[in-house]
Amino acid sequence: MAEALLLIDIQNDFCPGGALGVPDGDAVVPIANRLARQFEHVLLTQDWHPPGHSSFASQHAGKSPFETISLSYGAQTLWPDHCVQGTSGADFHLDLNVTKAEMIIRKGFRPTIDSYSAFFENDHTTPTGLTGYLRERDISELVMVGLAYDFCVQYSALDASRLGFTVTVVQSACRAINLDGSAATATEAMRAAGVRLTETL
Ligand code: VGL
Ligand code: ZN
Repeated sequence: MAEALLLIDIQNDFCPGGALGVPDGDAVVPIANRLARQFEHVLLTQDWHPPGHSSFASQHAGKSPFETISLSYGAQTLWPDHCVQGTSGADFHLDLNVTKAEMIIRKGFRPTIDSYSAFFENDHTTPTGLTGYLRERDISELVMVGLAYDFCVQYSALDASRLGFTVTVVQSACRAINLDGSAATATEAMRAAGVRLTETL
């Protein structure tokens, strides 16, 4: 049985000045780096969209970022164009120490499905492959930090918990987008699912 640190989407576009900048998002970088030194296994996720991705408001006439629309798999929040494959916005924050990362799981690369969770895309059925990777490596405990708390961190934590992993979210190393109170909703949902929430580790 092993434990891993999962650093979620600590990318330029989610940091202040980025296309979908999360307020104070870059503040998670030094904490993530400190945690990474404490863990034997470090994994990263990277939001990785093709140009013209269906989650971009720019692809839907008359729609603006942060509006919600209905796609084949259900409700989808629309975003500014962000984390486009191969752009600097999709790169990890320059100060994030990624040398220890044993794997990088990319998500959101299918043109017509968004992906918040590190485990399943937003259709809740298309797997990213992370479950199999973790099980094969006998990793059953996950500590999660990163961006954004109320989207990718929350969905990753909920899926992991549902899949039977022991999950801890370190809140001081997360920042939220906070659409209509989504940060508070995320906290409640994670707590209800048995995710351990802690300020520091
Ligand atoms: C994310 C919105 C769109 C995230 C990714 O990483 O939380 N949020 N794409
Ligand atoms: Zn995205």
